[in-house]
Amino acid sequence: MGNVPAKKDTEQKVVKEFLARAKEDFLLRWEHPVQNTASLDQFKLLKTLGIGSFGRVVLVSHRESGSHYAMKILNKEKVVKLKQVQHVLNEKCILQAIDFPFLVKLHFSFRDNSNLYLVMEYVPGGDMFSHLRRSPVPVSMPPRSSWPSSTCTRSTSSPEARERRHRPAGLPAGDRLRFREAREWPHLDPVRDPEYMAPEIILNKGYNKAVDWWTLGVLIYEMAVGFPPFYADQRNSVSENILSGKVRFPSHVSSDLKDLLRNLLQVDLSKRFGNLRNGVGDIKNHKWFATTNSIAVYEKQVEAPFIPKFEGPGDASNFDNYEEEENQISINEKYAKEFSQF
Ligand code: ISQ
Repeated sequence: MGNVPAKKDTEQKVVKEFLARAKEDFLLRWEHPVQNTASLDQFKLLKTLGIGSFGRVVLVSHRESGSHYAMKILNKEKVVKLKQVQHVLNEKCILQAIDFPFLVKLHFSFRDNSNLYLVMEYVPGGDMFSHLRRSPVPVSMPPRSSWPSSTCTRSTSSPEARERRHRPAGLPAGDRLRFREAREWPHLDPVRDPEYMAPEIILNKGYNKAVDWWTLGVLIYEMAVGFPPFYADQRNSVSENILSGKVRFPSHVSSDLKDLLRNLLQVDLSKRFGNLRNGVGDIKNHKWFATTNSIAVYEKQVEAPFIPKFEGPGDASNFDNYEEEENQISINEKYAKEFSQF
């Protein structure tokens, strides 16, 4: 019995030292970003995985190694017209500096006359929401939902994640969401996913990292219940539900989970978990996570409760099909000044 607190103390010390080192590594890469680490001719473009407002994500293979990657191609002209230059520069700088098992890794970046290229780790399972929204309700009872949420909590509270928020100050709301395009909040979009908006964003108030703890609450709720907590047929009613401060739970939700979710889905910022004196500690040490060994999760020693089917390294069957398009490259360099740091 006597050595239990000692073990916990040692563990906490190890975690603290790990976080300090990870932060140092991040800052070094943040302050000395790499540039131009590959070129388009080194890759074979195989299949479009997704399309966005200024470009697409394409499954590619690296000709020399045969490895597969997800290549995000951003059209410089569209980025400029949509006033997203600073945002895209931040995205690249952050991605090249982070190194965390549950955040998608950036392997190479480069630009040509027309486009910017981010060559990222290929995640063949598809995005989590398409799996979550496809399965029958109630899909994810607490043991199932605690696994992805612990990976999300870890990536939200990692030093990299914290740095991302504190460094490029004053980013507009869309930027914060796009940062999450990596693995933590796949493809959240305020227009398509109003259910995930924190009340302070709807009210156009200033906001801080506490919005992410709200979003974690919405995500855990949806994983446990099968639909998001403020769901409504009409868009306006979603906002009203969010601002009402009321959350209803089906009877199968345990009292521990209800307690955690009520504290994350707390409209009053001065009471919201994650935003209090103990920081992420109130969440990590919550009873609902008691059976989760977050170090084992970090070390990928815990088997995921759901593993998407896939046939092999280049399989893209977990993604929708999109019309393929020729990658057109101008004969003169566009917007050289704007993207010189990319
Ligand atoms: C990685 N793998 C598959 C799809 C992706 C989409 C966007 C960014 C990274 C990705």
